[in-house]
Amino acid sequence: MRQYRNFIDGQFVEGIGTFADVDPVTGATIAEVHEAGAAQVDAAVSAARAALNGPWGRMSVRDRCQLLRRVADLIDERAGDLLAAEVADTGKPEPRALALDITRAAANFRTFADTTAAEGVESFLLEYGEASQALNYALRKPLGVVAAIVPWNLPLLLLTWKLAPALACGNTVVAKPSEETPGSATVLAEILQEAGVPDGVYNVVHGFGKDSAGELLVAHAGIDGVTFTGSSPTGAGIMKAVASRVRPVSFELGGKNAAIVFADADLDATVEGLSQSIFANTGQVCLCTERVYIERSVFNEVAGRLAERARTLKLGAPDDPETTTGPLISLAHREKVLRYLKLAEQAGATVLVGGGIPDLEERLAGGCWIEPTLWTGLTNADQVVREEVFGPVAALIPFDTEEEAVELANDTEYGLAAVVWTRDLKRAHRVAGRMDVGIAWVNTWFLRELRSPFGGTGLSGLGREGGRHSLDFYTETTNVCVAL
Ligand code: NAD
Ligand code: 6OD
Repeated sequence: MRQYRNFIDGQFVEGIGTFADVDPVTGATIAEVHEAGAAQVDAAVSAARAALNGPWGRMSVRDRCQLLRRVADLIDERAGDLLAAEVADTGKPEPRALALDITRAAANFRTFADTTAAEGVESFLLEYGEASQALNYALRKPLGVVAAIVPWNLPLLLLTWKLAPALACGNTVVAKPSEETPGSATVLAEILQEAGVPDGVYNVVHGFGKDSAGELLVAHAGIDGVTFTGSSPTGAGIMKAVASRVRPVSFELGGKNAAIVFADADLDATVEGLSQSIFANTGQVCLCTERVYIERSVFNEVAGRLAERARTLKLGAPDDPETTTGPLISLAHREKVLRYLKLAEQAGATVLVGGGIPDLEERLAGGCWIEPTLWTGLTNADQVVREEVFGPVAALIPFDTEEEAVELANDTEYGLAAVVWTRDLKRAHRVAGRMDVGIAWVNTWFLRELRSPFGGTGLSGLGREGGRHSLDFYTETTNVCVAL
């Protein structure tokens, strides 16, 4: 059986016990994961501190960024190993995982190496008194030892989205991958080591959140900041854990994202785009659309065509080239999604498509499968339209005016992403700008420019990452004021 050990100070080490890593496609155990206890978390934080005070801390930005470009090249070279680990843990279709997760991991390292290497020094000339001047310049320094805690839906993409800028800025990192997806973070340790990243710069501790490695890590006095992607309640708990030590946090949390479809939209592109934004990664992307507001005059047409498109999705094994849609991550998560299917039914929803557990071939019977599901007949008052499901589901709701559409879309405690579908350019800008979210797309979804700010408002997060925004989080500044 494959073993995923903690990676501390350049060594793969055991912990306080093991837990099973389960394949969501079949339900089979595929690896044993070594859970970190207090001693391992402490060792990881100490190793990260020592590396920060050692050669890593003294390395020039240029050399550091060159090393990270080497990491990106090695990710490309070892794409097969990363893909195998990621697919075994998540059950994603292989071509999708290669095109998105693995490719983005390398892009994250290249982008943040380039962005950081090109960063200048902010300076101001102060003029004061009769004819006096002072030069102010702000030096950026690493934040320190960063705890990076990530979820299971895009494990490698989200880990490297944090790790690459953190390392580019000269920090050291203790990462805690999700207990559901320990694989790719562990393979990445081998890659960083092969690239020549010094021991202690990147450490991995495995385990759960509560009463386990996650809580131990965020409560550790040696942590200088926490970057976290995951659910809003967990984010709130982490905030409390670091509050007494006043440590900075960057949070990318949940969403209940809306799409607005105006009658003037290109409906072919809209239906295809919605099919992506609702069902991609089996609805397990924080940016996925779970609420679709459709102008009444095209409601029946869009709903009908979208349901037809959903029926073409092919659930299946990751290595089947026909597969478009994998399983949910776990049976526990499927139970949660099934509870929402029940709630929709109790609220009087009409199920246009899906609504339950699919009937699949024998070898997939132990997997975490769920049918892509669309509902009509719900309103914003229904619990299932207010809470994040994180599965391949969406409620389709009609609207009559632009004003109503904006109000409906913004009527949520979350504020991560929105999509506006229209051919009217003025309306596109007008409505996108009024979305109370961190990211508003027009006539597309999940198109990412990695230098742009990424994050959410309300329950969806705190702070922005991406390009210079990441550099702001991963650095402290010292302003030097020199009287001339
Ligand atoms: P989760 O919050 O349960 O867990 C995320 C990570 O936090 C895991 O590694 C987990 O072990 C750890 N954790 C849990 N409790 C902890 C604690 N008390 N202290 C420290 N660590 C703890 O989330 P999940 O179920 O893994 O992921 C799904 C959620 O993540 C959804 O809500 C989704 O919207 C969100 N998400 C958001 C983004 C974004 O960019 N905004 C991206 C991906 C996922
Ligand atoms: O694309 C990204 O950089 C990013 N952070 C995506 C998050 C997806 C959430 O599941």
